[in-house]
Amino acid sequence: MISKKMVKQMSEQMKNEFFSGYYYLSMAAWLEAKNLSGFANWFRVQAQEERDHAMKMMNYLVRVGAKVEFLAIEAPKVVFESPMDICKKTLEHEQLVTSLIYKLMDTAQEERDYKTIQFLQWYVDEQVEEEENASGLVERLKMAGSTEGGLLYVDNEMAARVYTPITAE
Ligand code: OFO
Repeated sequence: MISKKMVKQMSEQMKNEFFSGYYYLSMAAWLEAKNLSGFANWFRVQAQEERDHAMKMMNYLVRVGAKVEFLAIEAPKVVFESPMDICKKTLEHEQLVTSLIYKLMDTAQEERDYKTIQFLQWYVDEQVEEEENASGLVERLKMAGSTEGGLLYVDNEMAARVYTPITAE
């Protein structure tokens, strides 16, 4: 049986995942306004993935008979300076999310909730990819330098990202 504490923390994380999607959409809108449609595409796809992360968590809570809490999703701060600023903020955000997933894992381990530990392992693995992608963006932009041509080259690469739904549980 899943504990109330675990359910509360996971409901909070479900909200955080929706927030991540909202945050990335705010970045996509900023980038679209700057005519960087490849970057905007990348962040739109990222937002879709975040919704999947939230839904996966909700589906798990429902399956184990928990009463899911639906918390208010805060508004993201949409003050961005540049594509590099956005990519750095993305990396910082994903590092924060990793720390939140680890806290969930800490609770599951303290409570010897083995099925939740197993479930959360997917998020631990996913965060490796999330941080890798975000730091990859920062590095690509550094390599591109501050030239318009370099920025457009990276923008073109980012246009290729395609949304693939995760297998919902
Ligand atoms: Fe859900 O991984 Fe990003 O935030």
